[in-house]
Amino acid sequence: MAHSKESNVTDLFSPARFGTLDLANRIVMSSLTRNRAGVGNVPTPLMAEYYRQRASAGLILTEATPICAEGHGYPRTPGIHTPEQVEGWKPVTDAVHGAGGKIAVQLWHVGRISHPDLQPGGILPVAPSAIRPAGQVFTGQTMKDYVTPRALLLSEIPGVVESYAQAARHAMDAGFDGVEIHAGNGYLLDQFLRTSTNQRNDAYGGSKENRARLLLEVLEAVCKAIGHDRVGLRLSPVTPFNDISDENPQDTFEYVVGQLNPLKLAFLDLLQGTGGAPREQWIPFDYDRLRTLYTGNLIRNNGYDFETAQQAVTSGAADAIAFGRLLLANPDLVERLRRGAPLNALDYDTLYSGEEKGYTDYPFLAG
Ligand code: 8OZ
Repeated sequence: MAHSKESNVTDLFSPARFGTLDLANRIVMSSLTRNRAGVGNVPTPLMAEYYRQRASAGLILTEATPICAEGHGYPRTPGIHTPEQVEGWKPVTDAVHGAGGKIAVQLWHVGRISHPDLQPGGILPVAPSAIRPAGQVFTGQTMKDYVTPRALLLSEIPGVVESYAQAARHAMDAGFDGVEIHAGNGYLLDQFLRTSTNQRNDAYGGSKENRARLLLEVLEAVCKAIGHDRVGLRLSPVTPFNDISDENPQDTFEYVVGQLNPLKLAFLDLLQGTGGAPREQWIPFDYDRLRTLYTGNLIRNNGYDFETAQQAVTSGAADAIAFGRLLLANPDLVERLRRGAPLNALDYDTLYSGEEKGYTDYPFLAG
């Protein structure tokens, strides 16, 4: 189905304004972990090329980017906590801006999804509670079992909040248009939100109000640091990725989303479904209810194709749709969808790690 220019319906190709961010269209590039940062977890010139190639998307969300040394849990993920990393991001944001795009950095702390081998000085990873994730972690050399993390002390929580605010200020120094707080996929903020990973007895555990407290403090601090209209949030109410679950996700996430409205964030990026599983296998969850509760801009994410994405935007179910795999394999996805052109297939063999093969070598449409 080709796009009709005459239509005055808001569709995927319509511009949008999310806070201070002017989007040329409503096709958003989802955050995608690559594991190809340089020495010191510094962004590389290939990363500038990779994001520049995809700048025709209305908004790029970068690969997940640790806010502090303790926030790392995977090899070669680019940070935003050292001066070298901040410098390394500048050519990336320049490249995207030079190509007319917008880019927000996804701010990340992995919490317990790490290993002493990936931590500064070989310390234990931190988490809301000392609960070991099932499974194994790639430390850069081999796979190792996850370890039991250390529960954050109450007195350490303000420092975690400040790390997010500091990273957001670094993001502004690096030239980003905004930030997205990663509170999904079983990482630190999600570990506080969901019941399986949070068994604290203090003001940050127990009730949904307490479990959401850290996230809301982080959002408030980041909004104060760089302005609410540059701040987005990623949530993923039911993904079991990283061995996480919630006794009542509908209740937890309706509460969280209800608390967001006064913050007037630039956007909420809602990862629907259950990891890469097909729709039929998704844990049931009423995402439309969150749409009703949330008064801001909603990006929906996961498993959309052109038809279902168009339908979501034209019907008002979403303000934008994020694409991951499709934008990875098709740097010019916007143009391909506009023209109804065929799509490149994703090369799963070149995902994660490596150098110039994969990511930056997908063909553009001729002409
Ligand atoms: C895949 C591999 C490693 C990390 C996420 C940051 O799920 C990730 C991630 C995904 O949010």
